[in-house]
Amino acid sequence: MLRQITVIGVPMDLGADRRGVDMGPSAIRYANLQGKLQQIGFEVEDIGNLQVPTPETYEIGDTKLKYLREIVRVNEELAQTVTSVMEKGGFPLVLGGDHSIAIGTIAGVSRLQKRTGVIWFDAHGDLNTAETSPSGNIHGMPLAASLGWGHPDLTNCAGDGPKISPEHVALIGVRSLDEGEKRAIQENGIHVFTMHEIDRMGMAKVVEEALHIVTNGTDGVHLSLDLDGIDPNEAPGVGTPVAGGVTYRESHLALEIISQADVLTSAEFVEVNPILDVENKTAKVAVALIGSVFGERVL
Ligand code: B3U
Ligand code: MN
Ligand code: MN
Repeated sequence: MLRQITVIGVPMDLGADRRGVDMGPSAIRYANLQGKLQQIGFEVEDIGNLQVPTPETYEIGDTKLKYLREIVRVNEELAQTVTSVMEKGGFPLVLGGDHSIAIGTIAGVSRLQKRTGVIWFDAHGDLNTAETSPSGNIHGMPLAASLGWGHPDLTNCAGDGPKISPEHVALIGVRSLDEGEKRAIQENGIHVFTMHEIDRMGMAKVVEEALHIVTNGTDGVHLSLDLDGIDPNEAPGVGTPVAGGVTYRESHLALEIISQADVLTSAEFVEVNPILDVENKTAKVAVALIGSVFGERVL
């Protein structure tokens, strides 16, 4: 893996109803992100936060695609930032913010890396479109948008059309899907490892299979990790907690195996909500997981 990590904060909370994820990048930094990465041996450059408008200063717009224009604008800038980090030989580590920022991260990566595999760690599918979304919240749509499904302003954000292919995507930790998302998964053969598969097969096997999927015919892998994939007992500071999630230990094992495979070219950690958190616990989990995925070992 590249030795130079560039941290990009995106204090976005226009994509979700629960307020507070805009403070996620700060919370993760306060949990000693930089110290952790330096201790592992990385050179870290933190370029601060992108400018994100506060919802109070804008109209919500179409309630099926809330804050569409503003979200697209921030994602265009994020994509540009991610691309320039990679052009300089750095590893972009993006801190959210709500999960709508994956649209920009993946668009930025895919400009340089045409065939990108994606590990999507999440309680949800994030495969909604305006037509299938129960909420109109764009943080439930970023995987669909990156695959080229949904409103043209989202699918053409920072580059026309699909940025990734369904066969190169693996979801892990899923336990809450809307009807339209279930249909999209079945019709497109997307690989989803729900909690059922994790319980049955064990996390090690799940991640090995997921790695096989995302590396087969790709040039690099992006990790998009939504903290709500972890069980809410261990990561309470998330906007849409869903019971019965991945344990602390399983999540570390998963990221250690991903680290050993040495295939990641970019990563993002999203949906940390300090308002709903308990003593910054969820941000600390995020930093511990970042440690694991960047090669921290006990021995
Ligand atoms: N699937 C629901 C809920 C949701 C998606 N992502 C999060 N929550 N974090 C929706 O609104 O699309
Ligand atoms: Mn989620
Ligand atoms: Mn998500």
